[in-house]
Amino acid sequence: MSDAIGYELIDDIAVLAADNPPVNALGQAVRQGLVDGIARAEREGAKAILIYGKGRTFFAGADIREFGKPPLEPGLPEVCDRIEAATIPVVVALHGTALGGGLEVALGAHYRIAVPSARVGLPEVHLGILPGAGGTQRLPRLVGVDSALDLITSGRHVKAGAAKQIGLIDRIEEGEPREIGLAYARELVAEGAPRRAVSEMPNPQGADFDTVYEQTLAASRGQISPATAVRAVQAACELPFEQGMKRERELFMELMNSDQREGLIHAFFAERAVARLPELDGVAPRSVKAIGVIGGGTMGAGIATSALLSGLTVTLVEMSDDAAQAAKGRIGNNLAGALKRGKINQEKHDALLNEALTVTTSYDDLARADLVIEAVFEDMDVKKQVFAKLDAACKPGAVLATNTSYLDVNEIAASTSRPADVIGLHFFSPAHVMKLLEIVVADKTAPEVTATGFALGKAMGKVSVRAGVCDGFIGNRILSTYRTAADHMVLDGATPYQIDAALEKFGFAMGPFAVADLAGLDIGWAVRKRKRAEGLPEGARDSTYADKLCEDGHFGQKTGKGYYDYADGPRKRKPNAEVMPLIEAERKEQGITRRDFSDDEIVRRYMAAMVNEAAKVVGEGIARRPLDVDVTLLYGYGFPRYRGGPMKWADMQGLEGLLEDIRTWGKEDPVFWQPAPLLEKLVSEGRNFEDLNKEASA
Ligand code: 3H9
Repeated sequence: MSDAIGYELIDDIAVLAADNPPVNALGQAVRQGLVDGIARAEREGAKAILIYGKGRTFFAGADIREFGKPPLEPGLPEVCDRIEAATIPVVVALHGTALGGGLEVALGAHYRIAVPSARVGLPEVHLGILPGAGGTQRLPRLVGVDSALDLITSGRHVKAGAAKQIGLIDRIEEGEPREIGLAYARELVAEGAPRRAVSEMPNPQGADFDTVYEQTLAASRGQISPATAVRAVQAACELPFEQGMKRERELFMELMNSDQREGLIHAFFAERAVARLPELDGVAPRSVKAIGVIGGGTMGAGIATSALLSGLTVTLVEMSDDAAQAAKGRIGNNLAGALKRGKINQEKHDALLNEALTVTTSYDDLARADLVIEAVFEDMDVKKQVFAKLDAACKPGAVLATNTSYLDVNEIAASTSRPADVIGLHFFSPAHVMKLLEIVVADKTAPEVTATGFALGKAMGKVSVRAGVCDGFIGNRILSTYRTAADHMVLDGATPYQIDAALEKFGFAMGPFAVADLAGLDIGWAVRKRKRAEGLPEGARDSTYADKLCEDGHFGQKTGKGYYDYADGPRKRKPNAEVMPLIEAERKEQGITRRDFSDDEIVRRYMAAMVNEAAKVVGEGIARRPLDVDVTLLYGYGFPRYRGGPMKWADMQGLEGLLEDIRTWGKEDPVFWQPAPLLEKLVSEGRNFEDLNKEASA
């Protein structure tokens, strides 16, 4: 027997206890242990078998780290079949998260009991695959096609109660999984309950699978796993169980060998690796229970909302009573949204708004705050004035954070008497929705202050990425470069609409021009003015047609017009007729003869600009590892998750070809297309970004 599965015989019931921390993933030793345990129980004349997980959860799925490597026997489908084929009833007792292969093991068993807090699901589609151990064949037989399609194509987790309602779980009981499982097994033995093999249940009634397939494909924005899973469920309706299993395997292997699977699994591990930084090993964060927020505009109110929802008390400082009340109104609206979506109940809503939140005009009210986040106007002098007041008002040891998106955090820190306590916490708008948090570590930031930033991010349910100080940090610096590549293509002959369409087809949630309209064109205008004032590099290309849009009062969605016209609502954009004449006039003025761009070239140039700047960001240490860039773009910039992030995409494309393109384009525009030294180095050494990720985690 393997150590990963314990074996005991209690009152004629064989108890198989999984012990493979942290999440009881179904690695080879666990699979072998299950098969051996079943055989032993039969040999020793047990009357029933109980399977449960020690620690925090039942099996959370197949061991994802084994994917892409040579398969190790026994495979999970065989294990589930073996469980089902046991000659005596098999009971599973679920707690924690019975996911993917974990739920498939449960479906192989004959009876399922769970604690009320257990959650179950088949999240495989989020990893670019489909349930491959019989889930697509057994689940529809057990719960019907509609519920099975819902769970399998959405990958969502459901609570035990909902699972029982659809017939996925037989019973729910409070208690320890081992105890409730044993009691249930004893009861079944006493009743002489039979084995109940799900595979022997009749084929479920079908659906209009072609329509469901098309709808699922359209809803997945280029991701193929959910629609492919529909075909596997179809097989459960149309084929005998064994043949359905063969079909499931074929489709599973197709997805397993896809780039999308590689991208999605990279994303899964990258988002967990971002918080693992050697410099924070063993560094304890400071305790944060009460926070202050300076400024109650959209950003400040979003940050306050997010903090309230994660259980912190918030003191929000505004400049006047009116502004303070307006901020409270914004937070109230955000909390009302959370109430409507069922995230909180009315009582909680009222307590958060009226007890956990204080709005004020006095910095003195921040005396007890453990951490304060400034979210005022992006102007260095204004920020410095705020930090001078914080320096005077806050207790020793309070963390002083700025939410600036590009200003120099070192300069802000230096303006206080306590630079070690100063850090950048760059939230993305709307801050109570967006998951990304850039933690900007300045030269003098103390390690425990950085650790506190990460702890706060975790408490707020954010994905936090460490960034160094530079203009725009990781995300906005890279954005500014790929956006410039798009602007150059517009000058040379592409339209903003063609560019947006090509990139949305690539998988971005929105193209760069639609994003600019959403964010507000005044933001880019201010940045362009600032950069021109600082002096553009010698020979750099510039364009002013977007400035003219702003001069005419078109700031994007908020004014109803930008690159697009939103007269029919924000979701029904159509090109703004004023834009192309402005672009054509500018081309004429600059003496540019327009040329055509294919969608492929648009994507290639845009992505090359992104990857090249990202390689500079990593090379300069602004991002510690390529995976930090990937996570930043995935969570803050709508990068398609199934492509893994720009660095993963670049690795899969091949760095050599990308560098070659950059060098070719550099002949026409040497200022913009300067190859990143890190990219050149990696190509010359025959290595890639993933090698750097591995080195960093070794
Ligand atoms: C599948 O089952 C395929 C089958 O249909 C067919 C096969 C033939 N494997 O997330 P956390 C690690 S596909 C390996 O921080 P939480 C994770 O990397 C699978 N490792 O904790 C982390 O490691 P580290 C279907 C795994 O409490 C540590 O465990 N299942 C796996 O926030 C803690 O994880 C899924 O897709 C795994 N399966 O969340 C479930 N899972 O500490 C994927 C986790 O070194 N997992 N690790 O960074 C999850 O959704 C969450 O981990 C879970 C816990 C909800 C379970």
